[in-house]
Amino acid sequence: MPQVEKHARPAIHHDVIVIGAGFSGINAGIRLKQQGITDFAILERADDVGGTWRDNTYPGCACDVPSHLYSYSFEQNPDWSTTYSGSAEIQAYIQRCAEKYGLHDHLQFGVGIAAAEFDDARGIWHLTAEDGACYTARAVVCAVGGLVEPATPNFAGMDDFKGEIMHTARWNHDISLAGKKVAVIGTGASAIQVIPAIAPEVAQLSVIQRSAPYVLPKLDKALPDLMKTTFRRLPFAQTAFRRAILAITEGLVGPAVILNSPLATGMKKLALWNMRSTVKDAALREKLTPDYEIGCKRVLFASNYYPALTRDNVTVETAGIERFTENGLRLSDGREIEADVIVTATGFKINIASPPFPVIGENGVPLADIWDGPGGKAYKGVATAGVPNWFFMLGPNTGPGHTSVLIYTEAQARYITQAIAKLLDDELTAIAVKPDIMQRYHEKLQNRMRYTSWTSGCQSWYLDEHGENHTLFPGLATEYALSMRRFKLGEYEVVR
Ligand code: N01
Repeated sequence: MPQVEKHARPAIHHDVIVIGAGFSGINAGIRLKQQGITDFAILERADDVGGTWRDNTYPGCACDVPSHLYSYSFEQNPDWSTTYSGSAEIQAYIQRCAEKYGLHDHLQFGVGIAAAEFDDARGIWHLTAEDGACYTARAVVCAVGGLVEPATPNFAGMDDFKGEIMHTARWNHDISLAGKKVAVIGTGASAIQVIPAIAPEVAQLSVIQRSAPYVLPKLDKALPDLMKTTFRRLPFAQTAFRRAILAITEGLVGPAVILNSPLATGMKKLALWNMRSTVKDAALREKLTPDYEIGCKRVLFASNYYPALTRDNVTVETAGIERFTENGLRLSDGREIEADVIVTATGFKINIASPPFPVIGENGVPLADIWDGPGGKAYKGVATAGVPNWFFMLGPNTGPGHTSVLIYTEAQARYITQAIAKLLDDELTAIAVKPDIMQRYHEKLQNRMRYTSWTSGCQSWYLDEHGENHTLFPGLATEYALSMRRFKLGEYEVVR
């Protein structure tokens, strides 16, 4: 491995460095190999691949997108055990893919990147790891994930609480919940999975709800052996099945994010029917009725959530949290909720649009200044003007609200490897998207946001503090993937 001098310590050089070994980073590695680019490293700060599926192991953790779609199109798995697989099964799938595509020679674990800086003269990125190790690369693929760092609100009195506090994304399996009093704060996608999973074993479960979610039924079924055998023998049958799921999510769920569309109205009716058909107690129904438009926050899928809330040992609290106490929580209506364990299902610090470390682009200008605020801008979600040879996976405005995120990230991996191949093959020093191309793209997307329910007035992680959506793509996944088919050098400023 050649070494380049600039850092205090000699740097390890690769043509390409991929940061992160989750679904996106592994996909990028596979594509780089297929493109014939072999000198690359995938740097991962943890000790295994998998990203979100490595980190989230809370009881009930599963994907709410059907597994036949929530998997790589080029590596279909006929053996998914259920329609919506659990986190352990998805994690095993990612590990298998890394192994099968020979990525272990490229993976380096325990390397967390702390800073990145572009050297204009040489067209090289300098990356510094948390332990001071130095890396250089002609191109960087930033695949750090969007929902990684748990966000635990700083409630008053947290230090006074004598029990255990754990976030859903950092589940402590050493703590048994059997027979304990448990409070779960939050009613988002993670909470609605963990609540039904733990409700039968705990003595008392208090669900602390700030906003009621819309929850649609989840048709989760164990998949029959006949189906697995058929898919193994006839892969095209599995491809057809996958396409049918995509068509349903694109045709029925995708357009429902258009504010007040007939599909949105229909989906709202279905979600409310789902709740009312299960919950007979009028007071509880009122608590569980959302007070915002459907789709404004993520629509959730679960068939066991409402039944869990009707259990005798479960209560739904809608008063706000005033503070943590020695023995639990004090609510804003003055009541005390006793708890041995408090689960914070309070979501993540969003870095969908910004890496969790400083990135200095050309002429020494930080990415944060280029973006001029918290919201990210990137052409097609992958390339930012003034940040040459740097490509985002799952960058700004590339998250889906309705289908598998892998449709987006696969398209990105293809596009990015084309760009990197051009950079390396033509021996270019730097390529950075033209500022006007990026700006026009960004304005077009933001204009389309006005017609979505995401900006219809609720608080959600989709929006930044200015109410702008820099996380989701306001269109269909197929539209996005088609737009990513070909990298066009003419859209980029080139330094030769
Ligand atoms: O987090 P969230 P999540 N006091 O931010 C509440 C993905 N995911 O971990 O709605 C009281 O959605 C907050 O209340 P409110 C998926 O993309 C996917 O559940 O802001 N409550 C909300 O109820 C998802 O969208 C799967 O009023 C507070 C909850 O905490 C994303 O991860 C499974 C509070 C946070 O919900 C995040 O989901 C799981 C406070 N101070 C997750 N602060 C799949 O199946 C926050 N809350 C693919």
